[in-house]
Formats: sequence, structure tokens, C-alpha cells
Amino acid sequence: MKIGIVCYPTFGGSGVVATELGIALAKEGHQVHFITYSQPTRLDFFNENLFYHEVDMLAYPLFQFPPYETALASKMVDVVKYEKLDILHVHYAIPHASAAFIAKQILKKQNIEIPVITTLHGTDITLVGRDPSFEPVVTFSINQSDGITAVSENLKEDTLNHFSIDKDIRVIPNFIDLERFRRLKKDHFKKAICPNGEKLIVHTSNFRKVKRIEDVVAIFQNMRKVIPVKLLLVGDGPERTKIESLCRECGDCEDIRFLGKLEAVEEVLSVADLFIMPSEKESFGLAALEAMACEVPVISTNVGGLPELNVHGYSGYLSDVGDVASMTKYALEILDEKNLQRFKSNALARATEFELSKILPQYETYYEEVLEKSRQGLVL
Ligand code: GMT
Repeated sequence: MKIGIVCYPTFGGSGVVATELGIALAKEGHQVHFITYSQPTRLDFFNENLFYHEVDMLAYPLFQFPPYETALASKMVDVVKYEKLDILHVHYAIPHASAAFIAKQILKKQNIEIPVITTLHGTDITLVGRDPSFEPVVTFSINQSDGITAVSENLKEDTLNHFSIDKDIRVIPNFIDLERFRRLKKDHFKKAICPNGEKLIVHTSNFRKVKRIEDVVAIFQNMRKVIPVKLLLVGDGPERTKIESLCRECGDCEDIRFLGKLEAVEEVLSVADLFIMPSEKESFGLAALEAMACEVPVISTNVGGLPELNVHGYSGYLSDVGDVASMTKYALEILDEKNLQRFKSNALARATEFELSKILPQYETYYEEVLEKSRQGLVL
């Protein structure tokens, strides 16, 4: 198949899922064409089946807000036509689904049929998409897609509850490449970070408000009253300055390190004892899955798709949003020497259920179904 993938070329979340999916499809022999505004972060090597098409943005003084959606739709038309794509798979509804709709209509006028699949990732539905400034276009363009997938049952429910969707949504969960995300032998890292045998807590995110990083810091402060611990905060984003100030005020700076955007996050996860994800909303929690694959148990909230990933009392624990006391209690329980190894093994066992080889065929089958329906002039 010749597949066009449209995504945000970002470090985490939907951009990573889209890029890893494209790479895996290319390894299976499909030809994959990425269409986005800059080279996706993890697309940094050569593969004969992988192609990258950059969306050209014309700068013009009149444009206070450069019309990315128009430029993206034009690029989609160009790539579909000249690369003879079979299917377009857009990740994150805004503005990719509506740009795909425009491209599809233009191509139809030229007698080219291109089925479009939209994958919903979370904030495009739960946070941004619901805003009245976007909602009518989001609803319309999701409904115009030939296929729709969501990364968790909860996100599917949320979409059906908050938007008027008249089509079926297929749930295909996020996945993990266990060849890349596995516990590596990095004892020298652990020694450098925790020279006195402290337990190591890790959080990775895009440092947005919805991640509630202040709760990570509060849990850490509670824990260090009981056991020696260190905290690594990986990633960057709007909340970082605020969180840095918070750590300085508490005088905990020497035990908390901000690592910024790390490409080889699996190296840090390989020396971690516990991962904390206290998000207010989380449609899946890919960062938690990456941690679990590296044998790191997870303390998370019980919102969104997190209960579909993190199994309470098995791979970690789940608490209500903001319940720092409960999260602290569970964190200490996991780190108790008589429990830790069991939680670590369970975390890996749970991650294995989301192994790439189990999820990739679900996308391939869905592509075939959508293509077949499109050939018959039907939609799923
Ligand atoms: O987590 C973020 O804020 C980034 C966001 C994105 O779309 O890039 O992540 C969403 O998609 C990920 C991949 O499907 C999910 O694992 C995250 O749970 C989801 N984030 C939220 O729902 C807040």
C-alpha cells in the first residue's frame, strides 16, 4: 500500500505514535509518505520505503495567522496525485481532518478517490476540539472521514458524548516497540544520579498544565520525608519555569533534575524505579507505556484511558486527580523492597500486551477495510 501520514512532528504524543506507525509500516513493505511542516523527530534515518514531504508555507505580510490548513491541503493534493497514494491517515483532528477533507474534494474533481482515516488522540477531542471556536469544523471533518480510530475506549466514548458523530469509531490502542523500549544496563547512570542508593522517580511530559507536574513535586516531597528519593523531570513546555521556581522555593533543587527534551528517554527510564503521571486528562498515556516497557511501575490518575493501560495493584496504582496523599501512599508501597520487583515485572508484562506486533496488524486490517468500502462507494 502507498500510505500518506499527516501528523505533528513533535517529541511526544500523537506525533510519536504517527511516526512509529509509519516506520513500522515501511518495515512491513508499505510505502509511507509523511506530510508535515518539519521532519518528525524520530524520522532520522534512511529507509527505502519512507518519504518526507514538507508543507511549504508562503510568508506574506498580510497573514497575521499563516493559513497552514490551506498549505497542508495543497501539499496533500500534490503528494496523493504524484505519488499515487492509496490512503491518507491523519493523526490529530485539528486541522488535519479538515485539511484532508478539502484535499479529498479537490482530488474528487480530478477523478481521484482518496480515502481518509482520522485518528483521534486526545486533546483534539477532550480539550481543544470542544471549544466553540473549533467544534463545528471538528465535528464535520470527523464525520467526513472514511474511517475514524481512537486510541482508547474512553476517548471513543468521550467523542461520541461530546460530538454528533454518525459513524463507527474503531479503537486501536497505542503501541510500543519493545526492541527499543526495554530495560538497558545503565548502572553507571544510576550510580551518578543516585550515589547513595536512593530510589529514582521519573516523570516525562510536554509540561502543559493538564499534566499537573506540581503534583509530581508534592508526591516527591511527601516521599522524601520517609525514604531517600531523587526525581528526574524529562521534557519541556509552558509550565517548566513555574515548576522550577516551585522546586527552588522548596529548597529541593539538589534532588530534582530537569533534563529537558531527551531523545533517548529509554536510557533514563532504564534506571527508574517509579513513574508518576498525575494528569488531569489523558486519553491513553503513551509516556506511561514507555515507562512500563522499561519495567517501571506507574502511579497515575484514574482519568481517561489510563485505567485501560495501568492496572490498579498490578502494574502500579491509580488515584483520583489531585489526591496527592493517596498517590504518595501507593508510591511508597510500590517502592517497598518486598513489592518492587513484582511491580516491575508486572509493568513489563502489561506493556507486552501493547507490543507493536499486536497492534500494527489492526491498522493494516483497518486500512484494507476502509479501502474496500471506498472502492464500493461505501463508508465505514
Ligand atoms: O499528551 C499530550 O499532551 C500530547 C498529546 C498529543 O496529541 O500529542 O497526547 C495525546 O495523544 C497521545 C498519543 O495518542 C496519548 O498517549 C496522550 O494520552 C494524549 N494526551 C492527552 O489526552 C492529554
